[in-house]
Amino acid sequence: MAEKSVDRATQEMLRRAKAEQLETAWDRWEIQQPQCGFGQLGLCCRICNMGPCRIDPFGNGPKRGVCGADADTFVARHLTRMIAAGTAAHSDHGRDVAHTLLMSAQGKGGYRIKDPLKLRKVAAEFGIGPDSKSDVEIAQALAEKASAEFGQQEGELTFTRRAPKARQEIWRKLGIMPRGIDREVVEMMHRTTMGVDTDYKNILFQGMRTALADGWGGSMLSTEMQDILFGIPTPLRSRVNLGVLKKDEVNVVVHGHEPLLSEMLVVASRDPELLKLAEKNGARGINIAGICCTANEILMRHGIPIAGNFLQQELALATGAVDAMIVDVQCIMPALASLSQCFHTKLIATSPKAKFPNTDFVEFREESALEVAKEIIQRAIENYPNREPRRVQIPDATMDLVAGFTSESVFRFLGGRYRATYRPLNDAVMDGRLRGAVGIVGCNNPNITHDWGHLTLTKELLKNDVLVVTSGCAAIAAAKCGLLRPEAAYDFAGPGLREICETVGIPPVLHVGACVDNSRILTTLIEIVGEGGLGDDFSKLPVAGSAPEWMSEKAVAIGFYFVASGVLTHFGTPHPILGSKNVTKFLTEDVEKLVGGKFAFEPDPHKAAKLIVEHLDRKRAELKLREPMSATASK
Ligand code: SF4
Ligand code: MSK
Repeated sequence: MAEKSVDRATQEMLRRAKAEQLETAWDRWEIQQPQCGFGQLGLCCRICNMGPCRIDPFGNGPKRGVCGADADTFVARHLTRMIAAGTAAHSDHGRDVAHTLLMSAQGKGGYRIKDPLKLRKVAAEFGIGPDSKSDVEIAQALAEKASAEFGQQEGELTFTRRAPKARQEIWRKLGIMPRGIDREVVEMMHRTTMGVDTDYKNILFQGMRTALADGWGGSMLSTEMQDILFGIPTPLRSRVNLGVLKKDEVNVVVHGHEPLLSEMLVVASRDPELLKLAEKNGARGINIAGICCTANEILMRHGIPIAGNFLQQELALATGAVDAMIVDVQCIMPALASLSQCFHTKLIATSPKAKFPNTDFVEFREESALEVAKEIIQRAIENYPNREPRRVQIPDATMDLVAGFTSESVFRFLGGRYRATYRPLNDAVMDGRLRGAVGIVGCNNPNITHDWGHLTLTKELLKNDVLVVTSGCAAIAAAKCGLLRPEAAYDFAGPGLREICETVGIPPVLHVGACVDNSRILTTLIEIVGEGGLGDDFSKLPVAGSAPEWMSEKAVAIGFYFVASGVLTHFGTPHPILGSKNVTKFLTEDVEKLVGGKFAFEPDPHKAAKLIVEHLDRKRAELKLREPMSATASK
């Protein structure tokens, strides 16, 4: 039987799940085969009650829905609704962070401003001054202005002004400059409801505007305000994989996306009273570990270990060692509710937006965050004695990692501790030691061997002197295989990249955070263009993006904001668009002439690496840069 994952800990837990008849996402995926061909091609519409309608892509079946919509309209509407949902998810996260910033300014909830310098810098972008105001006054004003960006009706989102002038002009010319975050999502939903927008290009343009409202709005606001509240991450060491769970400690696994509660859970886990209670209940301590993007958030700021990525969420429960899994929003499999009942594990939902039947619910409120966190930790401790030691199986698998790079920190290291500048990075690209840079991001999906897509693509690119930045579940995959250690450069990097990593002491793959932190990749690109020598817009740079194992609507939104920002973006499996030749051609070819970026769909990560490297070389040639060192070496 072919392995479902390249990760040893995952393989071990899948064997256990099989032996004990514990159902996982892989089992359910197999039961779903063959999946609906109409759905895969985007040729199913159930937008109104005259449907559901389908279009026959091959035979003599229907070519239009009851209303007359054709394949182009079907596909464009469905895809852009995915963008709207992904944007809504990231942006609702940002809204909650803005609310928390407001709470902190009002002295509620136990949150404090950790980075007043960044507060002032971001506030200035929103026209908030003068410097004589107190931090609290500035935080209050910024929280209000940031919240207003969601409901803004006209104008342009503030952070779009960070983009190069040439890029802003493209957005204005095409009419895709985002006006307000919620406004773009609402308009997307309106335009794609029955009997409104029929022109597939017009629909896709609004899709791009909505995605830009995510990348340059909701996601960027989330990242920036989280940095203000919790501090800008700095590189730190930690460990990853299911082996970080402890046999003799209370294991609290946090899963989801928003760091607001998990930050407080970290504080609560160090509370002397609760530590005493844990001891009284027979545990040697309280061990917090993360899954998915919440994991990335608290890893970056506190060095809290990561238990696993998206497809490992069920396997963490299957260890029998998790006393409580705390979930908030996004990427939480509904299956956790029934699986947790096979063990002593308490699944505790915390968001009124995401409840699970027959599951504990402790409502998280920013106003009383620390009390809520303490209550949750107490429930986990009290559940520890219910653990059945004979059913505990924790794989002996962990890996070291270095995480927590940001546009503020990492590339400045290239200039040395006392010379904070992007110049050495740009110079390395210009002189060919670096062929380019690629962001590898996104999820896992049982439709591809777990972690294999991420790791194969990453290793191929490293070999070609391509610096890789990574986020989300892709980052966790890289971490588990040791690619986030500086020494990985010796084993995997080409000569130019290896030289840089050795000199500066950084890993060849840089962990930049959670899904919303893909906005850090945008801010890094801004710095590179600003430093000069590599063109006046993102589309000129030898860079690309990739989501080799994507599954979420959020990934579609992210892909679109990168493409609309001028970046070639590869997806492992295609979007559900192949039922429309026009939409497919537009997104994979024609759109490049308009925005400078386009999509590439390629399931084979070896072929994907080849097409990405060819793209980087094309960009290098357009900039008339020297032949890259790795290309010369392979001749
Ligand atoms: Fe069918 Fe048109 Fe209704 Fe879609 S909107 S379900 S294609 S009738
Ligand atoms: S958690 S969106 S599975 S990366 Fe952000 Fe992972 Fe994808 Fe969720």
